Amino acid sequence: MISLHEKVNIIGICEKENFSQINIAKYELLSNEIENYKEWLSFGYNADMEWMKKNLDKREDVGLIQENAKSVIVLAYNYNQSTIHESNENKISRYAWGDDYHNYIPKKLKRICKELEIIYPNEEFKYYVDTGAILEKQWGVKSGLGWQGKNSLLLNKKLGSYFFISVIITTLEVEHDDLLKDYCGKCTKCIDACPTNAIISDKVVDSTKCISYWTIESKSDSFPSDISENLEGWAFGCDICQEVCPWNNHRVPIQIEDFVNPRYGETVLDKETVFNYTEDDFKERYIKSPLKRPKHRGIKRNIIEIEKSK
Ligand code: B12
Ligand code: SF4
Ligand code: SF4
Repeated sequence: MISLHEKVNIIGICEKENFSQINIAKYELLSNEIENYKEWLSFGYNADMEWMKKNLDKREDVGLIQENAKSVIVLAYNYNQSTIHESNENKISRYAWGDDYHNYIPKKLKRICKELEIIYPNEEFKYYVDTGAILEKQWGVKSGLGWQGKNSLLLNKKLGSYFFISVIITTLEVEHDDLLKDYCGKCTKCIDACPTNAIISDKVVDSTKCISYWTIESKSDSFPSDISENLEGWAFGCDICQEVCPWNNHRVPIQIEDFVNPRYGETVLDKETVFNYTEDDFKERYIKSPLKRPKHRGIKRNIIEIEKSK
């Protein structure tokens, strides 16, 4: 086990890359969590995200990803900004205003791991940010970085929920942090506000009802009517269950790094412009943005679905 001084040093290395909070979990099997996960899959709540059925063994045991794992370092990268949506038409969810975090955060994690490998040449470090079969929110809970809110997202008293989760699985034995209490209390604001009733119960989101799934992940040509009638102007992702959360409505720190700022100052999409783009125009403008995921076709579909409900 490394000393407390060394643990503080590791946290300092992560903070240099602008992670807002870093907590440590002890390596263990996620036995209860994987049972819940399997139950979630059995209800079909993964919609057509078939990849979620794969690598269940790794999701339960990160020791199959990093042999001899001893600790999981969990890092929060805050993407909160002071900007608000400029209108209610064709809104982009907050995490997608800037450049795609998949292009930036892995580079930060790589630099951190390189530095740690120099200090601890006999230890190994593997990093992930939405890039592997890892139950990231559950590691966030295990490390005491946050608690899982009723909207199913990881919440932190200081940061709210507008942060990305990253994990570093390591053979290094670091003193772990304590679990955090659940601060949702009797609040049910997220469940009450979800326009498609996708939050089935405490911490359980049914993707087949979630606007975020339909507008980002779904490949289908159109949406079921109970979705399109309740899109509430969301053209890419959905932040309703976060916008109403009291933990996002106090003085949450603002991210200072530029890549999270709205690209072209855009927090909503202009319908005419999107429809006038050629495929090449769309690619050129959104190649570095999360909006490339559903492609031009998917973004046009989302806007058409919003129009249907008017
Ligand atoms: C698949 C996925 C989605 C899916 C499914 C959402 C979901 N809630 O799982 C969709 C496309 C809908 C989605 C949407 C969003 N996502 Co997403 N997503 C993921 C991903 C890749 C996997 C999550 C996962 O494993 N879900 C499976 C379910 C089963 O897990 P769970 O929600 O934690 O559920 C537990 C409980 O339900 C529990 N349970 C407890 N009791 C019971 C009882 C019963 C009966 C059942 C069935 C289950 C159950 O079992 C589960 C496992 O323990 C993660 C990245 C990662 N690798 O972890 C990002 C991630 C969760 N997403 C993220 C974000 C930002 C979003 C959006 C906010 C984006 C947006 N603005 O549109 C929305 C939020 C929607 C919401 N309220 O969840 C962030 C969240 C950061 C945070 N602070 O928590 C993550 C962590 C990515 C990252 N690295 O930062 N996402
Ligand atoms: S992201 Fe939107 S649709 Fe999905 S659970 Fe939250 S409020 Fe409901
Ligand atoms: S809105 Fe309320 S219940 Fe939902 S996650 Fe936030 S504090 Fe928890």
